[in-house]
Amino acid sequence: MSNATVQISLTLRDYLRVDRMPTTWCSGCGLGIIMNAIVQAVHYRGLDKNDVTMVSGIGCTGRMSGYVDFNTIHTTHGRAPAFATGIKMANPSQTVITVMGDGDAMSIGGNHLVHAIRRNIGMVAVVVNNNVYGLTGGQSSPTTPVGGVSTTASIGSFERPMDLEALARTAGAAYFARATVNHTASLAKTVEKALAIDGFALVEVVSNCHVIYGRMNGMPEATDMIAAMDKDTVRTNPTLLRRASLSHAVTAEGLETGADLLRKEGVTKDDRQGRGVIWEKTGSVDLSHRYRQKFDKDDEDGGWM
Ligand SMILES: Cc1ncc(C[n+]2csc(CCOP(=O)(O)OP(=O)(O)O)c2C)c(N)n1
Ligand code: SF4
Ligand SMILES: [Mg+2]
Repeated sequence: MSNATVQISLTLRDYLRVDRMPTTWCSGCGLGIIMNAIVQAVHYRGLDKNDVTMVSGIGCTGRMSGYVDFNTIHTTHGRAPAFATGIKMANPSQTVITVMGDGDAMSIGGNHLVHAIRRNIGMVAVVVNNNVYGLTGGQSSPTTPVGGVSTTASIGSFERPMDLEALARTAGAAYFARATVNHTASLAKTVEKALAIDGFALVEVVSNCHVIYGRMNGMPEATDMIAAMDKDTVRTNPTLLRRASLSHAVTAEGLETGADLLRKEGVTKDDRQGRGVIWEKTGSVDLSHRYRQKFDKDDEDGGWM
């Protein structure tokens, strides 16, 4: 493809590997919007691209690390948080951005994601939730909505979808945001905010896979799915529909619900009124510093046994 057909603004061009374009992504896929938002966030946060590392897993989403001109590593399916943890430990000054699909993050990589959150390692994890395994042709993912048709659920899924926000909260993330590719300005700001967090910041982006998921569910065009993100949230992401509802848990005091519970869990700045969810736990500290201190001390003492 000639350069003449690759129309990218000068600012974006500084952060992208234009020689690798066009991307393998389908026309109209939300992944381009998400990559653009990440690049904008890095730019407006004033970061040098050489101080940023993007780690991705496998999937359509995983391809993103090939197109951004940061330090990049395209790892194995589900293991991006583990690679990212090692990178942050070895290079604490790097800003580490981990990019995963919903299947990558919550199916095969669920274990790695939970423990990276639990350890509060300083990274921004962007999870692209398109409700499906896109790259491999449309199998159900952990976020396929009830009733959503996939190649492994031809009569519609009847499994309860995972709620990444609930996982982030209970595992102890420092920051969580749920945004959509339908609201591009707030998506970029959400990622920019995540880059300022000291600790594990998780950004779920509800995206459109119209070519695979959309075609199987009566939304064959990108615009169909993007419109559906506002109108028919049940088919795209039921958790968006529940954005105004608060959590509940059984504790020693009995059943606790709502804002009090969130406060006890350390969640502040909770905002569920807008087009998504965003919250932050203040006073969070990136624990990779503490792990490093221990490793440095072990080295001084003659290494590990
Ligand atoms: C260990 C392993 N198991 C399975 C696969 C096959 N595989 C590649 S991508 C993928 C799922 C991708 O779905 P998702 O993470 O949601 O990303 P998307 O393509 O939707 O962006 C699977 C199962 C693999 N590459 N490696
Ligand atoms: S298959 Fe779906 S997720 Fe993958 S590039 Fe195409 S539209 Fe995007
Ligand atoms: Mg997916």
